[in-house]
Formats: sequence, C-alpha cells, structure tokens
Amino acid sequence: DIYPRTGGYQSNMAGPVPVASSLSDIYTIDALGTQAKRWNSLLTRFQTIYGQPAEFVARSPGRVNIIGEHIDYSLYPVLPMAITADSLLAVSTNVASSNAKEGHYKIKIANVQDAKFPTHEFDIPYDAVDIDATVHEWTNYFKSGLRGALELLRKKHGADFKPKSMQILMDGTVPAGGGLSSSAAFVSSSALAVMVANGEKTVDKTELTELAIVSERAVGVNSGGMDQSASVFSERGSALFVSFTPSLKARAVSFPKTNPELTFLIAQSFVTADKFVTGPIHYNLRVVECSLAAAYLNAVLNPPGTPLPSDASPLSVSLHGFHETFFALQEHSAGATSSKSTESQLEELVALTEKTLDKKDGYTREEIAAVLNISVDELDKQFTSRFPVRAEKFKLRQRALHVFSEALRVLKFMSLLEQQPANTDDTSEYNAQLGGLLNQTQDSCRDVYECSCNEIDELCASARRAGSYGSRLTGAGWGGCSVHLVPADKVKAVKEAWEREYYSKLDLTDEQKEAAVVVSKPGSGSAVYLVE
Ligand code: NG1
Ligand code: MG
Repeated sequence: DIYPRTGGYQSNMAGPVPVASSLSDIYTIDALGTQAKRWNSLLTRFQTIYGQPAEFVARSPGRVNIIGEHIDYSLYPVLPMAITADSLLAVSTNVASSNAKEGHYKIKIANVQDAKFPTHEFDIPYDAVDIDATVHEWTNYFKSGLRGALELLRKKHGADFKPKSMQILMDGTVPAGGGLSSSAAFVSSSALAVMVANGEKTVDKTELTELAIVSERAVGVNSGGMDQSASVFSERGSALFVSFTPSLKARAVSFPKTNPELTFLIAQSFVTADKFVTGPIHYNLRVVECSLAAAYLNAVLNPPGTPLPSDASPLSVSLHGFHETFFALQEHSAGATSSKSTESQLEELVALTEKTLDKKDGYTREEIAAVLNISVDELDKQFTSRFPVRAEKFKLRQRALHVFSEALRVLKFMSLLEQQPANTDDTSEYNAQLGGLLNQTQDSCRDVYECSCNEIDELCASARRAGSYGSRLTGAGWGGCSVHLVPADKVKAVKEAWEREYYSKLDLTDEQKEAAVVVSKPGSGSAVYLVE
C-alpha cells in the first residue's frame, strides 16, 4: 500500500447502495423543487407509456473531477465529486413472459427525450447480450450495464440464471460528451436497475462499481475507474478520494471552511469530444502510451525480466505498477523497509523519466519493441489490438511526466485539505495554494498530455482574470467541461467574463445558455427509490 500517509483512507465506504425513502435523501434542499417535478413527470409518463406504474427508480449521478486527470487508468488515486445531474431509470418487471421469443426475455426501453433517443424493444437470449460497439446507439450503455449485472448474477445464482423482462423509462440530465460522465451515470444506473429488477435486495457498492467499470469498456472506450466510482460511492457534501490499488476504495473528503468561501463552477466549452470517433488518436491512444511507458521504464530501470503486477488497469501494465515494483526492488536490495514518502518517490520518478525517456518527439513501435525485447507484432498484440489506435510515434516521455506529476499534485491537494488553513479569518493564501495546483494541472494537460483545446484554455484564462483561484479542464478533455475554484464573491464576475469573452461569440440556444455554467455542490451517489 503506497498511501499510508492518508490515515482514514483504509476505512472505505463499502456497503450496500442506499434505498431512498424520499427525494430529500438524494438531493440538496435547493434542488428538491425541480427534482420533485422531474420525478413526478417521469413516473406519470411511465404509467402513460406502459399502462402500469413503475416499481422502482435506479439513480446514478454524473461527476466532475477536481484533480487527478488521466491518471485513473494508470491506477493512481483521483479526487472527483458527484454532481446533481443524474441518470434515472424507472422500471417495472411486470411484463407478460409470452411477450418474448422462446428462450429470450424482453427489454423495452424508452427515453423522456424520445425525439433524440428513440424507443427500442429487444428480445435478448438468456445467455448472452450482444452489443455492437461500432454502432453509436444510446441503448448500448444500458446493454453494457445489463451484461455486466448478469455476469454478476450468474456468478451468484448459477449459469442457468434467467433474467427478468423489464420495461424502462430513462431520464438523463448529464449532458452527453461534455466531460461530466453521462456514460458512467447511465451504465451504473442501468446495472443497478438490472440487479434490483432481478430480485437483489441489496446491491454492494464495490461490486456495482467494478462491474460498471468493466461494462463501460464494452462500449469501446478503454477507460479507468474514476467515473463509475464517483457515481456510485459519492456522499452529499464531500469529494471522493478514490484509489484503485490494492483494491478499489473510496473515502469521503470534506473541504475545510474557507474565507472567502470557495465554490466550484463548471463551465461547458460546447466543444463535443466524441471518444468513439477520436479514441484512436486521443483517449485510447493515451491509455496505450501510458502502458507502453510503464513497460519501457520497467525494461530499462528494473532488472531484466522483472514482471510488473498483473493489475486491473485496462492494459494490465500500469505506471503505478511500475512505480510499486521499482521501489519494492530498491528497498529489497537495500534490505530496508520503506523510508521514502510517496511524494518523494513520485519526484524521483519525474527525474528518472526525464533521463530515461529523453526522446521528445516520441518513440516508434520498432524502438519500443527493441527495448522490450519483443517483436513489433507482439507489441501490437499486447498493447494495441483490443482498442485500435492510430499513431506513428508514441510520446512516452510526455505521458509519463504528466502522470507522475499529476499523481503528485493529487497528494499535495489532499494534504492541503487535511491540514486546514492556518488563518481562518482570511484563507486567501490557502485558497490560492489549492487553486495553484489546479492551474498546474491545466498547464500539464495542455502542454504535456495534450488533451486540452483552445476553447478550454480560453475559458480558463478568462476565469482566472476575473478572480478564479484555479481553472482547468475536467474529464477526458479535448473539449467538454472545465472546473473552476472561485471565491463566492467572484462568481458573478467570472460568469460575466465568460459571457462577454466566450459564450456571446458562440451561436447558442437558450437551453444551451441555461446549461452553460453550473455552480456545483458535491452531490450524493447511486440510490434506489422504491415507488410506494
Ligand atoms: P470522461 O470525461 O467522463 O469521458 C474519461 C474517463 C475517466 C478518466 C478521464 C480523464 C471514461 C468513461 N472515463 O472521463 O476514466 O480517465 O477521462 O481523467 O472514458
Ligand atoms: Mg464518459
């Protein structure tokens, strides 16, 4: 365990997904009015469409990542928080079985935005859920949650487990392709709905998260586990420290009282980054580059043939796995137990990367294969076959430098949160330290990891000029959303600056303008609501 310093980290928030008895168990007071209306209309529509009431609603929220960007798939801890926007699935299992073909069950799924997301009806064979990831189809996310949940149910109840038919109405308020993780909200609420529909009285949060992480990869993105963890585990009022090794753990982290009081502003860039289209040159390529960097550093810096732990990272070789192995071997040969803090280890890794991976313009497949002592075919088989990528050169140096330095910033951010500000009357210096780390993250994302875009850079610069302590992209990047740490008394000024310098120059609908900026408080995670 490389994070002994964060004392409460071991006490994770495992346990069952809560069953809510009223909406006030789920939402903050200021959101209740709007949400009550939305839930009522969801349940009324359900009755209209299916001619019977829904039995329950499964709910999972979107998230914003505060710090720790593009390091979850390298298995370093991250600090996201859930937002109010969420995915709701109203469900009934009261479907006549004669409705489905022999050996099949029926899934009817509709969306409250039916013009955009048309209704579908599927007869699904008992033993397999087919998902065509090459077709971009909204119900794929439900199917991937279904598939994952059924795998778990079969493990529990035997291979001949017969899934129930379901009628579903979905209402999602997390904007798609906007970096707030609509996909994880949809997949985890789907998996949760399937578990409950099939009679599970309690659904374990860790099991649900783990299956949602694996399920989402079925839709074609080689993602880490931050979004699903944030969606399932979050608690109202707290951010969530999520760590992935030795096993998935989540811990609620509260923000100290500050003066001026801090708020998080989330601002849309309205640049849609579609991972399904750009995966081979953006997201999935970064995952591959990080794994290749781990393998390369291992080959050069560890004794020949050192195996890296076969961990749960998407490509099974992670920078974190290299990190642990490297220092374990060092200690072993020195005959000592750990003396270096994780912070100093990460600093050392930054320096080692600069020396070892000195080619700034990237590495070809041939160059990497030679160092790993494998053929180019074998390299492709191990690293680029499951999720296709398009690249002549792999920027191992830059990717490893970002990951190690970002992992370090997460730890620094955490220790600031744990320290509490010294001068409680005026915490502006403390606020600026927190914000400074976010700004460094943005610089690294822009210049080193190359996952920002001009529009996000502009939003950040404009916010900082108007009083934001720290501004950066959140989520995968290349568009989507940005997050800003803004003192309460500057929120107005920041919003005005964006309107003047950014949004007024775009051609936005009223609806888009309305959704462009959200002041977000940390929201609660997955829940089940039993109707009646
Ligand atoms: P978003 O922005 O939700 O697509 C993605 C990954 C995360 C994480 C971040 C970058 C998915 C589902 N999620 O988030 O796991 O790697 O990028 O930090 O792809
Ligand atoms: Mg997503």
